[in-house]
Amino acid sequence: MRIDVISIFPEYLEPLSLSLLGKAQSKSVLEINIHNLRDHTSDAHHTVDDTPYGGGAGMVMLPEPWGEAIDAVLASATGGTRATLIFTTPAGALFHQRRAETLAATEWLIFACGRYEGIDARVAEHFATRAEIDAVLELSLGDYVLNGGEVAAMAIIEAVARLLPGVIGNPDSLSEESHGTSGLLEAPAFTKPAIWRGLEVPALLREGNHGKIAEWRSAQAVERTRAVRPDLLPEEG
Ligand code: 6GU
Repeated sequence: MRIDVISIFPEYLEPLSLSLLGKAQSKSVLEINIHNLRDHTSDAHHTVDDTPYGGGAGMVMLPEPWGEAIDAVLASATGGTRATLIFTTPAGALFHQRRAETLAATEWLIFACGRYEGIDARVAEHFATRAEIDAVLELSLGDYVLNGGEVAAMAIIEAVARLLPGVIGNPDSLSEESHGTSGLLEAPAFTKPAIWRGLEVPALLREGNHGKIAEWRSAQAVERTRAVRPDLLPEEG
């Protein structure tokens, strides 16, 4: 998979070269390119924003630098690959595991990380009409506001990239984790020692009856989901 990220803070995205995503890039399972929006400005001050039409607080990102930057990324396409263009914004649709799975099945993601009060709305509208682009998405991590889309883009990239074949050492961990196929949160996990600070690991988990363990884990998953995320349970959502 190829991923391009456009931001005014390219340094923000440096952690993408660490750990499992770094390894995936050296194995060529994944290619990540980071671009500085300011390289696509044409004035001496490298201006990227201006005051909003209609008034109001804050600044809006100019369409021209975004247009140029996304054009430049699209111009580097190889072999007619089509991209999904993602704007990270608190005004977007909620990003979740099902969306991560959909995105992991695509070949190319381009992230536009907005700051301030967002990017001039015509940018998304324009690129939705471009032949090189399959889909334009506006995605949010959740109901809170971050200073910019960089952290959100990193979260989405990590959630998507770990689903690519060869990124996670043991692919079984993908189906058994929270938000996996069951749609429930994962049961609590324990390791050695069996007793730590007076707290004992449930005996059943140490007895090796795999049927009973599976039963215990699904009951725990339901209980935990009901307690902290009742909205995930089909009957209560
Ligand atoms: Cl994608 N961007 C910003 N700025 N804030 C957010 C977000 C995105 N998702 C949740 N809060």
